[in-house]
Amino acid sequence: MPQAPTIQADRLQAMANAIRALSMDAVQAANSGHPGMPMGMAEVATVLFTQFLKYNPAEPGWPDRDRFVLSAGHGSMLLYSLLYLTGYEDCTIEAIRNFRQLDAPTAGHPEYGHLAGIETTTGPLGQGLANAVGMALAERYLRADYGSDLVDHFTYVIAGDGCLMEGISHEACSLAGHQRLGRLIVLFDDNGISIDGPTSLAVSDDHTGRFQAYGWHVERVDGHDPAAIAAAIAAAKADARPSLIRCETTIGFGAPNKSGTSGVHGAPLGKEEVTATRKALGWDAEPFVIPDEVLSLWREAGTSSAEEQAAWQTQLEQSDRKMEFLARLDGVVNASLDARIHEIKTAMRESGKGPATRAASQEVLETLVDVVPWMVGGSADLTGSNNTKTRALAPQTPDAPNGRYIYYGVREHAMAAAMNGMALHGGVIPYGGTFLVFSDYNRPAIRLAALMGIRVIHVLTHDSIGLGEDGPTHQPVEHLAALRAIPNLLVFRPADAVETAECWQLALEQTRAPSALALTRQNVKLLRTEADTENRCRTGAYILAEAPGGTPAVTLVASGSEVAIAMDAKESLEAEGIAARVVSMPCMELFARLDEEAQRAILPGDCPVLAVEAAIGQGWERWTGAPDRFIGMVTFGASAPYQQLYNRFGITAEAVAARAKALVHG
Ligand SMILES: Cc1ncc(C[n+]2csc(CCOP(=O)(O)OP(=O)(O)O)c2C)c(N)n1
Ligand SMILES: [Mg+2]
Repeated sequence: MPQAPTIQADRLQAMANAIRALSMDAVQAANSGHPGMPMGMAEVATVLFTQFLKYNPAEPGWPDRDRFVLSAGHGSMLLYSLLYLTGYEDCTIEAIRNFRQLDAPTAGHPEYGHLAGIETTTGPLGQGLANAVGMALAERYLRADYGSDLVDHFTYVIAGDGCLMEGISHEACSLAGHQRLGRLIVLFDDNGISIDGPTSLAVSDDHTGRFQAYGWHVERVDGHDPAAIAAAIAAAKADARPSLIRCETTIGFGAPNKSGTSGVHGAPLGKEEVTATRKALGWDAEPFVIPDEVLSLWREAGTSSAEEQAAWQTQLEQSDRKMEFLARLDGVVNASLDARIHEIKTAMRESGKGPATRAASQEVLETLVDVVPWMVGGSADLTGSNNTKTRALAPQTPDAPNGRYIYYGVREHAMAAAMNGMALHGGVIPYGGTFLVFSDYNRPAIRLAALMGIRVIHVLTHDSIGLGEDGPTHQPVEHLAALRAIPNLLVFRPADAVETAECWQLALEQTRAPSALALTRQNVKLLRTEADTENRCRTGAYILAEAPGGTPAVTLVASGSEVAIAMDAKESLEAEGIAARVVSMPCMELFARLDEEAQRAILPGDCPVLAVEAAIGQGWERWTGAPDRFIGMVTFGASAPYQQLYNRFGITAEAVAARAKALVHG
């Protein structure tokens, strides 16, 4: 590790003031935004980016860069200022001038993919902090595999009072302490202010005691004293535990009348206060102008890791695992996936068994973790129920960091956000399990995965009243609809073992979208008994059983465990001379991507379509044309053996056949 350069105090002050000026001017120009946090944390950020952070604006994607996460995403101008000042090409002064404007990459809150230096999308407080836990897990895991010649970096976070108040921070930081993630360093903007006023209105946590109890190393410094900040970061790096550095700051530092108040949190300072701040800071430059001598100091700082990067590149060239390492970071899945899925399907068909789809999922995973040796699984304390752990996967622990299975504990939210962090870090495809009903607990992180367009796979078992005796607290009814409402999330609900294999393949192939697999607790019949060479789930829906003569009088469409009910209904309808087609629809989102003609070939426009799903009907009207062409749930479930529940709630082949008959006879 090269010696960190020290910068003269007056120079460092000018560099910090450059962040303050850009932040207050951009917020003023946009007439919206949050100047307080960037102004308060300017020294901390300057020390980090000039003396510690390993990064190269000329090579933003350098795999061994330190990760920097702005968990307090409202302070986005802090990040944008740093990116511009250190010389990230895509973060131009124009982009800063256009802060928060349409099509500018400088969105209200940092958005992954908009600028090269944005490691994750933040804004919903606490998420970034939990992402960082996942990044630190991924770093440690990859280091254990490839060695510190190729993987050897830290994850830094700036988090505020809001991040630490959020429940997710408790889950994530407890997990980080348990996992002894010594490369995770959190710089806490300990300013005692949030939107409503002083934090004492709402919180009286002993932050130090709290984090120490998690097994963290905690330091407390004056966040405007560069030497103290540097000493604390150096100590944090040297400590084997995750570190929290409480940086005591004044929000809006430099604004003579507004600093230290919640008024500076999320509103422009106003013209007069901007002028007064310039005067107080001795900053004479015009808005958006950084004096050459200050900009060149920053640009120089931006090159400080270039040599280290070049040395790393040499190490990579010398590594006999170079190609594999790069392919893995690019997210390329082994080309044999298709063939292996085909083998699994054949074996499942030949077995003739009808396992629960959660059990089928485990069978598939037994092979997948071999095909994709960088899948890292886990569960929020439901491993045996979610069937997420295969025989080959060993637990990931501080002593065995190369383990591929994470016991997340009962921490669904942190699990989902940490999985996002792993996917963002790269080199890992994370999947994790809980019950579908508890997807409410990890939903905010699932939404962000969808917004960012990252590959994270959620295994959500016990997917309906079909779970039976645990009752309505555990029986999802609205969750499929709620998940389907999230743009860019693929919700898969396979009908049998073969479809489960196909859906897993499709989820793995999505490099720019997260997936949720809704799986049954109860056994389901094997329906895909005919040999085939293609992945029939790829179109989202397909004709599982055609009507006699190819011209249906009615089409029954269903997902998951209800496809078997539709098949039984088809049989009884045909006994009465009514030709019925059964369409299995494991993924509405993929079906919605087909053009209308292709959709019509599966769900014809000239006969009634009746949908069946043991959940609320919201969303199905798009495919049936009318809300009442649906057999499913309208209330919460109940506690009983599942067959009784299907009878009680009228989700039976008889009910489907009767409704279909009524539709046909008008
Ligand atoms: C989950 C979530 N809840 C609420 C908000 C709205 N919000 C944005 S910033 C903020 C206050 C945060 O306080 P702090 O982290 O102390 O930031 P500071 O005022 O010190 O900049 C709130 C409530 C949010 N962004 N995310
Ligand atoms: Mg605060």
